[in-house]
Amino acid sequence: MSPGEPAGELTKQETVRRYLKAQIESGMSAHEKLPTERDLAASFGVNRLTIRRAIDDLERHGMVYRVQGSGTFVSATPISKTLEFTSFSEDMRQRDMVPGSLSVSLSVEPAGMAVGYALGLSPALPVVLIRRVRTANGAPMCLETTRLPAELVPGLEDGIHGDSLYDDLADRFGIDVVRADQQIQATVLGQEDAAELQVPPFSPAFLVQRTAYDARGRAVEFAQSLYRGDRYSYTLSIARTSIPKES
Ligand code: 16G
Repeated sequence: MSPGEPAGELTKQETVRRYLKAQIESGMSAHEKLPTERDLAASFGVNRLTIRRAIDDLERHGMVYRVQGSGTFVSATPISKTLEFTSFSEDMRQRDMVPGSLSVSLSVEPAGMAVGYALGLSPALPVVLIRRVRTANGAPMCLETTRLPAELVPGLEDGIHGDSLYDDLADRFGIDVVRADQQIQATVLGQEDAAELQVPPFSPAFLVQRTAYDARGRAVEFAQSLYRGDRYSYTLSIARTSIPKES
């Protein structure tokens, strides 16, 4: 769902996109042909432009490819599946660093409008708020502010068992976080955040916002992570989805 859109009311394009994505992930084979835009438009009772835009989005994410005059086909290796979804702890271990947390604060507060929207919760419902300075080899790397629906994680406000939130969610609450929508933005650190990350004010940082979902499709976490720009980098493995035409 895109920001500004009311939760629970999907646009037609988003409905089609989710339907096709689910079809692809739940059993279509590589190179299998998708129904035609005309047939999809008829089944969903929408115009072809809506279908085309939904497919454009899947193409951008590497899930399908188009062959002019033939149709749209499922990609051999959907990129969205090969992009790795990791927790901070896993991410650091992959970089041969030891993950940890320097300071932690936990509380319970009403979700409010923005977080309620992201988690599909009424703004008045409580969320558990966790703020952690995450470390790599003992040095601050990231400032993490995470909110989870309180009703899904009773007792979490008393503390995370161990260093990894995701391990604790799985072990204590049976919540397996499997997927996330994520946005990465460049920013600079305000004074307080900079002090916690032990860098001068206005140092550059990455702000990563994540809405994470469990296997049942429930939004279970809304997190904002501020990574020190001097210590962190993003690496993506990407594949070309359409070959440029010869001129
Ligand atoms: C990552 C996630 C964060 C999650 C944390 C859990 C991003 C941008 N954020 O930092 O949402 O809460 O991992 O890590 O990737 P943990 O299991 O080590 O506590």
